[in-house]
Amino acid sequence: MQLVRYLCKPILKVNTVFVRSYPGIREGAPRPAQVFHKMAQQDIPEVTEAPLMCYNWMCPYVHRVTLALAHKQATINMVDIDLANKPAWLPKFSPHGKVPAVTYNENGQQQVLYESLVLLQWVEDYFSKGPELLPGTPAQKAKGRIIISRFDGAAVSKFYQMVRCSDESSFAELLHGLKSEFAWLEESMDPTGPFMMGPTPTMVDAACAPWLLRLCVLQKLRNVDVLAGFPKLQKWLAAYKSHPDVVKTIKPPPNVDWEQGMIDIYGDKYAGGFKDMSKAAAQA
Ligand SMILES: N[C@@H](CCC(=O)N[C@@H](CS)C(=O)NCC(=O)O)C(=O)O
Repeated sequence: MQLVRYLCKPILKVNTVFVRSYPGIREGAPRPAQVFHKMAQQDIPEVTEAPLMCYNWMCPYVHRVTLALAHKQATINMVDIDLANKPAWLPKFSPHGKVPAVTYNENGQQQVLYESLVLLQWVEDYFSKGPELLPGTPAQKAKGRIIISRFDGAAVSKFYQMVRCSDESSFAELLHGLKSEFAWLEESMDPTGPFMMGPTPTMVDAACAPWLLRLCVLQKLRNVDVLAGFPKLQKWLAAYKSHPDVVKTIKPPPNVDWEQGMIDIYGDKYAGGFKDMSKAAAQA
């Protein structure tokens, strides 16, 4: 029987779930594996002292965390979750069945952590030897957190509503609202940038970026250039997109272009394909 189990094991290791890894720097932290591991949907990942994150390449909330990890020069193992076909073991790793979620053993107890903004602070605390993710005076840090809180509350929901919206007057109203948020963001950002808090990317960039990087979805599916008239955000986007930390986080599945992949997924799932909103945009 043991022999049968042993022989069957490699057959179970089909290409449904991957554990990814980044090189780590935290002193004393267990070193994650350096290669992709493949597991079958039914193979429960082992909980160890090395943090493991439930991941999905298209999820903007996951993207926040991978960006923070990259800025922190930190590593973590990741297990790829198919959100359309969630593995039965997911609740043990993510109580609400959502990504991102991080689990690992601390003092012999399994920890289960979730909510992307909480995880950004966890990255800061866990990988405490890395570059500070929110540097500055207490007031500067607080201002960074004000940006995160306002962006998370207003801009993110307007983005989703605009992707879903097919009515021109509601779209114009939403775009007007998003533009007010962007005007406030431009005023609140560091005056010279190019990043939100100054010359290097911080937790504030990681928290806001996933939706700014996904504005291509509104451009292609709604024919609207949301950043027109926002030179500081345009400069931010150009600098951030090409930053080596950010480039590391752009990991679409094989043979998929990241931007086109996003446009296709949002188009199918939320936007109902293309609708020209350029006239509505002119009224916003
Ligand atoms: N508030 C959560 C949102 C996470 C979230 O909604 N993740 C989506 C993927 S982008 C998810 O896992 N959806 C699966 C589901 O709702 O069943 C966070 O900030 O982490």
